[in-house]
Amino acid sequence: CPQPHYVREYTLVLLRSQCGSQILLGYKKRGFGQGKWNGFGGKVEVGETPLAAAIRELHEESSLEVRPADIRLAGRMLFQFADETRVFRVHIYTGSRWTGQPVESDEMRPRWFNLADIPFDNMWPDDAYWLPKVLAGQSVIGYFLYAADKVTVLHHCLRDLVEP
Ligand code: 6OG
Repeated sequence: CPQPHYVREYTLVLLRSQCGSQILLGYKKRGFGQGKWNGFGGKVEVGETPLAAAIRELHEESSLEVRPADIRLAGRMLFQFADETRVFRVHIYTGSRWTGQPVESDEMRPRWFNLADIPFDNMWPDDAYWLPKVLAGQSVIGYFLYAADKVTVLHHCLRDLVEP
């Protein structure tokens, strides 16, 4: 029978160049998702809002600074692995205003990608489903159930985010 799930809150920030033709991704050097390109983010701490956590994690991992009004909620995703009881709830933000230059950190190696060259083959497989929608300006909610191999998407659903 179904087990209670432990929902862990995470953030993910995708910055878009001002002309809109590029996005900033980071190559994850260690920990969860090592070896993949992804947006910048991490765990929401106790007592912290997802927005504050998104800003803090972006700064820790890339040195870039954004103000709360500079990023907007673009999605909320639930990720589950068939062999685990925990569920990741990831709050996704986008923006195209920041200060500073992206700097490599212990965790992430930042790089700008043209929208036509996003390295989907070297990203979490769910990204190919939702990232094009977010880049088209849509806000989405979704659920992805992965097999234990953490590669195969067994089930997914994706809908417009109606309420922020
Ligand atoms: P740290 O371990 O770096 O936080 N994350 C995912 N991102 C995508 N695109 N797909 C997934 O499917 C993900 N699961 C987690 C959230 C982990 C970072 O990885 C993101 C955080 O930004 C399974 O603290």
